[in-house]
This record gives sequence, structure tokens and C-alpha cells, in this order.
Amino acid sequence: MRDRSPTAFTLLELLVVIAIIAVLAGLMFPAVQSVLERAKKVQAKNDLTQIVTAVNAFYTEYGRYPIDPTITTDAAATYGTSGSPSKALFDELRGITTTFNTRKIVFISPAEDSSQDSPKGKIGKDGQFHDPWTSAYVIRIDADYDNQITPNPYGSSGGAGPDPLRQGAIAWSFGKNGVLGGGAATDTTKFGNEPGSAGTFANSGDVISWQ
Ligand SMILES: [Ca+2]
Repeated sequence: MRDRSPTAFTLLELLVVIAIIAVLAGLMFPAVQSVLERAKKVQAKNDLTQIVTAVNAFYTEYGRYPIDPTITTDAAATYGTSGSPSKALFDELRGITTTFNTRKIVFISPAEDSSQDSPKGKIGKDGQFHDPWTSAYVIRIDADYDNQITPNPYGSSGGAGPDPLRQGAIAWSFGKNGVLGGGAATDTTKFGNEPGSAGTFANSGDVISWQ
């Protein structure tokens, strides 16, 4: 027998302790995931509010929106994941281009990561503003200047307010599943599933600026 101090751990005791730590870590995992997910939604809501505030501030400054004047429907003035790329819009709002922003005012200045195409919560290489799950934020603007947004992307029964919406600009994020509304992710290698059903706001993980 080796000479052992009576206070030393045996291998078995150490293994039991390691096993207990592993079980506790496993129990903690879902709770940690849900806290991280909630933090992402808070960040998305904050970004969306900043985007809408920037578009409205542009309108106040110039009496028009920073979009191609030949666009005459709100549906056509949709930018981001489910519309035209949002680069030109953000270039104007960031004071980088001066087609409409003639006084080169900086209305929004998000963090930037030009090393990635779709960074989380930043402006990417593609010039678009991406949500914390990497999809580009979607923005719809009142291009026909009737002081409402037509259509509400979730329709009138999707749990996301009336259709049309009494707003000058709206912005939204597809959330964790990368698609409008809840349900399964289109690309499970990049995204996770959400409760609820596709195209419907209720119970989904989507984040919207107007509610
Ligand atoms: Ca979604």
C-alpha cells in the first residue's frame, strides 16, 4: 500500500464529483440558451427602433424618404432579407452616399464588420444591417406618402397589429428561424426552429418595430 494522506481524494471520488458537475452543467444548458436568446431579441428590438428613428429623422430633415422616387408602393419599398438589398438605404442613412442625404448627415451608425458577409448584429461586407441571427433586418417605407404602411407583412390576422399600419416606416427581424413568422427554420445548419406557424407573428420569435 502507498502511503496516502487521509485527506486526499481517491480516483473514484474525483470521478463522482466530475459526473455531478457534468449533470448540473447539462441541467443549466437550456436555461443559459433561453437567456442568450432573450438577449438577442432585446438587441434586435433596440436596432429596429434605431432604424425606424433614423428613417423618420431623415424625413423630418429632408421632407422625403431616402429611397428611389420612382418607387410608388410601400411593398416595392421593402429592403433587407425579403426585399431589395438594404445597402443603398443604409449608405444614405449613414451619410456615406449623398444622392438623397445631400447634407451628409449621419442618422445611424451601427457597428460594422466588413470581414463577414452576414455578421451578427452589425453591418456586413454586403452593406446590409444584420440581426443577431445573421439575417438582414427588413425595412418597409411609406413610399406613396399616405402616412400608412401597406401591407403589414403579417397581414391583419397575424397578431402584429392592423393592416395597413399607421406608420411612416417599419422594420422587423425574422428571429431565430430566419423566416417570416414562426415554425421550422429553412436552413437548420444556420438557424433554429421557433414555436408558432410560418407567416404568423403570434408565438413566433420575430421582433418588430411597431409593437
Ligand atoms: Ca421567424
